[in-house]
Amino acid sequence: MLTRRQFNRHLLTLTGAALAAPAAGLAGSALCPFGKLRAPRAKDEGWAQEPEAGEPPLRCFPRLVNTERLWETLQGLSRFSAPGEGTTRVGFSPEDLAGHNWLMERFRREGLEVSIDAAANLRARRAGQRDDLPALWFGSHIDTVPHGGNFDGCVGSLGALEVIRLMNENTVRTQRPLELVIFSNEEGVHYGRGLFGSRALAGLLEPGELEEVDDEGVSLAEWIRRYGGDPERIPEMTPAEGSLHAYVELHIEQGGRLWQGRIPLGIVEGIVGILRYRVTLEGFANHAGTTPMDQRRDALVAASRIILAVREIVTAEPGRQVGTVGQMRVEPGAPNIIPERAVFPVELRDLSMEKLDRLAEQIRERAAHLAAEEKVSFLMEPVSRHEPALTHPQIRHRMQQAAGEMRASVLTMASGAGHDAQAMAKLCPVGMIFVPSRDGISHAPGEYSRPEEVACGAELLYHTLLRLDQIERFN
Ligand code: HGY
Ligand code: MN
Ligand code: MN
Repeated sequence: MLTRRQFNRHLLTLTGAALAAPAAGLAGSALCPFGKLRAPRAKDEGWAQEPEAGEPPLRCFPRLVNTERLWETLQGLSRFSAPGEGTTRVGFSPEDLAGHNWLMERFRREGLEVSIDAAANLRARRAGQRDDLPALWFGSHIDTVPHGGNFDGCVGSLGALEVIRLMNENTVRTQRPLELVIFSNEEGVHYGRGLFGSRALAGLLEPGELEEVDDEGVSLAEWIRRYGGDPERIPEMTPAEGSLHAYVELHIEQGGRLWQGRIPLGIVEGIVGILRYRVTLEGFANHAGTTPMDQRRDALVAASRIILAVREIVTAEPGRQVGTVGQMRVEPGAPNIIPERAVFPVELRDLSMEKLDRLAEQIRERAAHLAAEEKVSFLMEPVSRHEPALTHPQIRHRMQQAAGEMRASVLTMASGAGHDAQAMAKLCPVGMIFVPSRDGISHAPGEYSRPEEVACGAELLYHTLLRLDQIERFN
């Protein structure tokens, strides 16, 4: 076992090497250093107990998982990123495809039977003692948002690989087959809808979704083929009823409750529902200098008033619902032209779909009124609807038991982020494990989780899977 100083020195050389050698197959992509590398610790015996200055103390230390190896693998994946701050490995992009191929190779080295399914999900199977039994699924995603972090999805994907390595090292053979899955385009930054690979598996794609084209005119179906998928076979890919035993996902919290609470592990009770709409406002382009203010039909002014109305409506009632406008396309888009068109998403999230539908209706009404006042046309189209999902109590119970044996405190909590597990909940019982996100930051370059806590998450995943393997049937 490396001491922390040796490990950090090793890590820094690795980073150095990574920065020196262009990432395989990514001409022109800058190598993205792995978040804020931790300076070698003061003490040198193993994983020192004292936290970094200003960080909460570590409350969980992995006993089985090889923390250095897991951290180095995370480090390796972080190199597959487009240039710029943070990690940019958008789903269905050259960087993401290279990351998939890099990970596929590591799955093969662990003796897994690797394949790409019809929806370009990366699948890796490990035989059980009884392959006639429904498989135990686990995994996550490796695609990121632009300039995000290398932990969202990556912790669960590489934590799953670490579980396989642990089983191989200890010649553990589960009774059930294991199915490790890396879902494609979970973030949905490309093509605008999230949870693509898991929704395809669960038979939840929208009509015409595969034919949609991106700004370069490339269809979603074409990108799927580039990964080795087969869009024509997606309709037949949904597994038969009862053929999946359960699905478990390790993930970063992406919020601050564990970090602020100084709790190393979270057990997810439920995942929020997500509604996404596209709003299109059409006014009239005209000269910015010669058009009097009272004769304008300015789409961007209307959009600005609607964005404020979204915040006002969403915060008008008690609860944890949230509403976001995260993008804006303005046309023609020049300082001296009055904006003719504004196109933007409205995204609403809550555990209650009834509340989301009600808020969406209020937003639609108010937005139509504001658009009329600004004399612009108004269209609000539904884009995606992800139902909220509850995790299975028996899975949560096994997680609690395992965390107790790890002597790690846990918090049972809701997830404000969406996850592939909510699509998988259509197919089988699901469970999720969270590890802390430093300062609650995610979907930003500052996204970071500490090595020990990432490793503890992987360790809880390991123990949970071994317990679920023994459950005959979920009630
Ligand atoms: O958007 C989400 O909630 C997730 O990170 N894809
Ligand atoms: Mn995620
Ligand atoms: Mn995300």
